[in-house]
Amino acid sequence: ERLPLADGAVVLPAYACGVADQLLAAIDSVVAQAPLRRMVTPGGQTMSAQMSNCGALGWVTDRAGYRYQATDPVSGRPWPAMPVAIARLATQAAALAGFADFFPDACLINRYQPGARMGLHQDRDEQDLSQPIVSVSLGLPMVFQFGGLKRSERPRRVPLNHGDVVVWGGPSRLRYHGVLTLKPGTHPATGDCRYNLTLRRAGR
Ligand code: MD5
Ligand code: FE
Repeated sequence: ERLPLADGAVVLPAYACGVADQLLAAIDSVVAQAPLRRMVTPGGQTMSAQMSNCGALGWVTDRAGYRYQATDPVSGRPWPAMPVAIARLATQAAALAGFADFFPDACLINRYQPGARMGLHQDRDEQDLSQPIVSVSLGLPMVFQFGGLKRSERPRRVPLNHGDVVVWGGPSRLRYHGVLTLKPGTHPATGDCRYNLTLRRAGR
């Protein structure tokens, strides 16, 4: 099933359910090598979601700014390789949504516990904005905010559940978006949290 959200934005409900256990095992192996951490924004705020990365490039923030880099600032080592199960899912989901030949080089792992959120923002640190972004939700449900190209446009609320995959590209690539505060709960696959995998082509 493919649900168009807007031009260039497509929800694939439960698309990842069949491989969720593989994805969660892959997340466990990545975070054993590059532990989840709460990063600081350039403005000095500690983010409420915990983050790690896999792939050739990882998204980081600190007082110096937002950027992609090849090494984990905590360890100084390269980020763990992107597990094949994650990369394959992203390429297949992008193709279903109309974006052929999407080969992500960066996978940001976001872990939300109750009370965590992500404010409205744009993803614009990537070099080629013609490439889409694939987002995979695992575990507890949350409400996604789907805004416009200007911050002033009031966002729509889109519930996202375990296994849902969303592809954002074309005219939706630079939309403002965020995640409302996660409510407490328990999910059989993840326990008390939600994971989101955000797959991007960050470099060329
Ligand atoms: C999340 N993560 O649920 C979201 C999923 C992030 C982030 O926003 O930057 O880590 S990615 C949602 C997204 C990406 C690009 C465009 C749009 C949404 N959009 O047009 O709404 O943790
Ligand atoms: Fe984002």
